[in-house]
Amino acid sequence: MKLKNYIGGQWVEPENGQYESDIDPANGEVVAEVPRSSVKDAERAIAAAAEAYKEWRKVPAPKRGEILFTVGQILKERKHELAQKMTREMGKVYTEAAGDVQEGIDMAFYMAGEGRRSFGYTTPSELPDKFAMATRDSIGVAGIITPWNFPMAIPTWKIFPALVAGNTVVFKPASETPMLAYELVKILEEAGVPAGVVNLVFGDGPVVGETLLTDPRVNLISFTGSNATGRHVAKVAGEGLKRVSLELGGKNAVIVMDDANLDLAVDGILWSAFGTTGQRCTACSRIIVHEGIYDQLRDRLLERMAKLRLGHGLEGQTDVGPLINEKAVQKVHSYVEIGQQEGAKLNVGGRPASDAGLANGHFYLPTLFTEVTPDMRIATEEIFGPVLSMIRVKSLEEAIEINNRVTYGLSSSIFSQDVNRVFQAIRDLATGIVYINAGTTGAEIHLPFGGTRGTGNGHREAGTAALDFFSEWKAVYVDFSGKLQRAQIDA
Ligand code: UN1
Repeated sequence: MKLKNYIGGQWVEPENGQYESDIDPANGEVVAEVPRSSVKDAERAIAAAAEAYKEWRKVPAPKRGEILFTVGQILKERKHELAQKMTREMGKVYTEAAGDVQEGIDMAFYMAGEGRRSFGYTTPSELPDKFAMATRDSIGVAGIITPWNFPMAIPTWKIFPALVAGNTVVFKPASETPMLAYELVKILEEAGVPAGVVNLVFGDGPVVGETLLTDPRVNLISFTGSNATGRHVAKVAGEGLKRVSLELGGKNAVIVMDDANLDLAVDGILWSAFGTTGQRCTACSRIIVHEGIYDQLRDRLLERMAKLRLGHGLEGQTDVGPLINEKAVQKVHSYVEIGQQEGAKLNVGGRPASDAGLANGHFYLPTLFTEVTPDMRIATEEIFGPVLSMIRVKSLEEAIEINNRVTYGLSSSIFSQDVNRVFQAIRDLATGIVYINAGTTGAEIHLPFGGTRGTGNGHREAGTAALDFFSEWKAVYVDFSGKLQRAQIDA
C-alpha cells in the first residue's frame, strides 16, 4: 500500500516522488510505502491550514465538538482493525494497541464535550455600568509532531484539543508509524473535518518538522519525542516566538517500601517496566527498594520475568513485543554494557533475543540490574527499552530524594500501605504524575499529562490543561455607561 499526504482536503503524492518503507519490527515485513516529503509539501500544507483557519475559527465550538464526537464513533467501530494495524506497524502487543486506540476514543468524546464547555469567566469591573469577561480564543495553525510509541493516542491528545479550540493543524507523524496517522486523518476526513483544517505530511524531522518550526505562519508547536530534539524544537520555534509544548520522556521510578503488598508491587513493576517493551515515556526503569525487602522483591521479579514470552504482538500468548528498530536494539544494548562497566549486577537478560522465530525482529530480553547506585548512567538516563535497575535504600526520605535527583520528572509511584508515608510521597515526589499502589503507567485522558524539569517546558497535555495550551485568553470590557470611564483613575 502506498500512502499519500493530505493537503487542503486532497490526497496527494509528494512533489519529489520519493517514498520509503514502513516496516513491521517483529518480522521485517513491509507494511506500506510512505512519502518522504519535501519542504515544498510542508509549505503547501501550512498554506492550506492558514487559509482554512479563517473559517474554522468561526465555526461554533459545539459544532467542532460534534465532528470530534463522530470521529470518536468511527474510532470505536474500527478499534479492532486499527489495533491490528498498530501492532503490525509498531510492535506493541494487541491488547496494548487496543488500549492505545481507546485513548484516542476517550479523547475524542472528552474533547467533543469541551466544545460545549471551554469555559471562560466573567468578573465584576471596578467601574459602574461596565461588564468584564475573559474568553478563550483560538490561536492559528498548530504544527503537531508526534512519536511512534503511541501512534494513535498521542496524535489525538494534540489534534483533538487543537481542533475544538478552533485551530487548524499540520500533522507530521513519526516516520516509523505512518499507517496509523494515515488512518486517523482518513477518519477525520470521513467525520466531516473541512478541507485544510487538518493536513498530513509524511517525512523526515529535519525537512518537514523543521519547516513547521521555522515557517512564520505556524503559531503553535506541540512536540513529543527525545530530550535532545525537544531542546532543538524549543530553540528554533522560540526564535519565532511560537508557543511550544514539549513532552520529552522520563526516568520513572517505582518506590517499594517494606510495608508494601509485594504481590501487587511485582505486578505493577512488571507491567510498567516491560509493557510496550519499556518504550513508554512513562515506563518504569528504576525501582527504589527498601533494604528490608530488597532480596525478596528481586527473587520474585526474577521468577516472573523468566515467564515473560516474547513474540509477535498479534500472537495471543505474547507478553513482550519487539523494539521499534535495530537502532533501538543497539541503544538498549549499549546501556546494558554501560551498566556492567559501572559495576551494576546483571541478573537476567542483557542481550537481543536469539530464539528461532524472533530472528527477523528487533527483540531484546527483559533485563534486570541489581546493586545499582543512584548516579549510574543506567539509573539516570532514559533507555527506552526493557531494562530495569534496582536501587537499595534505607528510608522513604532517601527514596524520594533519589527519585527527584534525575533530570526527568514525568511519573513516579510508591507501593506502601502506610497512609502517612503515602501522603508524604504525594507531597514530595517531584513529578507531574504520581501513582499510589500502581506502576508508573496508565494516565487517563481527562487529567493533565506531563512532567517537571527535563521532561518538558511546563505545559501539560490532556485534561482541560490541553485547552490552556491550544487557546489564548481574550479579556473583553463592555462599557454601557455612555461616558468615558478611566480604569484606575475614576474608580
Ligand atoms: C507515552 O508514553 O508517551 O500513561 C504516553 C501511559 C499512557 C500514555 C503514555 N496512557 O502510560
